[in-house]
Amino acid sequence: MSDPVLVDSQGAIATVTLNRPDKLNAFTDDMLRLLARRLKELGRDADIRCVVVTGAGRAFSAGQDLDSIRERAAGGQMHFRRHLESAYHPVIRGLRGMEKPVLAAVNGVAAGAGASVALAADLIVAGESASFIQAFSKVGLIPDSGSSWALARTIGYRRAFDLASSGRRLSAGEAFDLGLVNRVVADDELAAAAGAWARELAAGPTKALGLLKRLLSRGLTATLDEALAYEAQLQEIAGRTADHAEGVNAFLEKRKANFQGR
Ligand code: T3D
Repeated sequence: MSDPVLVDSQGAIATVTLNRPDKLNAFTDDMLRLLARRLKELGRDADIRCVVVTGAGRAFSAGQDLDSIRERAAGGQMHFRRHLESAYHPVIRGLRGMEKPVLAAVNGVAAGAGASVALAADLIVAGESASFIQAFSKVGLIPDSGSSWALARTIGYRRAFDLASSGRRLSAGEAFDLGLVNRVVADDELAAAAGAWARELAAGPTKALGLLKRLLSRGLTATLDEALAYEAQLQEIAGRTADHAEGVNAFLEKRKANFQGR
């Protein structure tokens, strides 16, 4: 039996594939544990400068495995809070806390916590037949694993409430129109489009991109004064990178910058 999470590293790019295609990559505890571990390893690997997350088969992920939920209930183990904290939060923190760009290549349906994982990425490219479902309300739950946070911030309270309360399926095109998705491409071009975008990102000043991620995330809740202070603090770090010097030299020498992510 193959691992429920696969990692394929090619140069500076790692592709993480959610791999339970017969169950639409629904998350079991083993799968979440492995995913969190792999994300931690990739976050620490200085040679990896961009991470792509995608799904095997026809789905990105159908969210929490509902067979496991039923087993938990049957065994009297319905500890949602503990389960979210121990199984999902390390995954979401792994994606959000990783100081390098994360690109979700959404190849099919992303439902429930599957949508949460996609929304935790910095950028999303979706195949045209992909879709997003806040499936939580269909099973009497509320958005979790960061979906409430990402949705309301990205599309606003009222649209977020509509999607989360109805659990209706959002097409890739609608998700693009709402600003949830950056790009939509033909299904058979998704892997190539994600690969090309990842190469572009990985060839960028990835140390600065990691700081950008921290900055924008903090900026979502900061006052202007706090944001100005944080920009200045992080610019002090970015300004001391070899990539900054290289960028300035490349501009003045009228050549393409050769960034190293340092
Ligand atoms: O503490 C906690 O854990 C709380 C955390 C909760 C987080 C959540 O994610 S809650 C939301 C959980 N997810 C869902 O409710 C979605 C359930 N799935 C669906 O609604 C549909 O499968 C889809 C709309 C995603 C896709 O529909 P369709 O018609 O394309 O596929 P299908 O036929 O329904 O599914 C194909 C197979 O995958 C099928 O298995 P089978 O019959 O061929 O053996 C189906 O049972 C399985 N599958 C799909 N989703 C799940 C699943 N199996 C277990 N859990 C799933 N979530």
